[in-house]
Amino acid sequence: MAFELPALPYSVSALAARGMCQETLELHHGKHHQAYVTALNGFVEKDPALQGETLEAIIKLAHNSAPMAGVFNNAGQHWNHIIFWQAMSPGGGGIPGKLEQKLIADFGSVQAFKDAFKAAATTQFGSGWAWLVLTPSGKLACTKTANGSNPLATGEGRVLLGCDVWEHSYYLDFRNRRPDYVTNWLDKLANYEFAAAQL
Ligand code: MN3
Repeated sequence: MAFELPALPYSVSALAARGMCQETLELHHGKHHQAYVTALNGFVEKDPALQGETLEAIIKLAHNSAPMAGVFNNAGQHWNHIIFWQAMSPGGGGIPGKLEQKLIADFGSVQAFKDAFKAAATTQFGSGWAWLVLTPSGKLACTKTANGSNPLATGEGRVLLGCDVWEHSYYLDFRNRRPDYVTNWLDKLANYEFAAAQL
């Protein structure tokens, strides 16, 4: 069965008041994410080894394989965006107690977590992603990946939050100001209920 673009968990205008306008969401979800799904399905159609495999299995199979770079990029971006839509909410920014305690235990404070996440997001040179992960050792950590890669592929841990730092995520709303986009994302858009549910 072909992979499909999931519906957004909110309307395309739902995040506008919180710093992500309708046009950004329409283009990002309807054009960019759709293009990754379409390209991935094209690769699967041509390669029997990929047919019937889960998205996660395809990502692991294609990781670090030069001939499968196109498969990896598009499968990774499909997975990353599925996380990204869930990692935002029109009521975002509020941190549930259980997650707050874990952030304080592992980073020292909520602000220290935000600083670490922002550092990962702003030092990712070029396109990529910033992540909050639960590492195999049981500690929370902030990491970054380039282009379509992700912690599932790199084995860095279970993803709690993922923030897209490709320019298409923020250029309409924040122009070239990626640090402002990330600060706003953490304070007003991030769905910490979703993050807490992954713990
Ligand atoms: Mn994107």
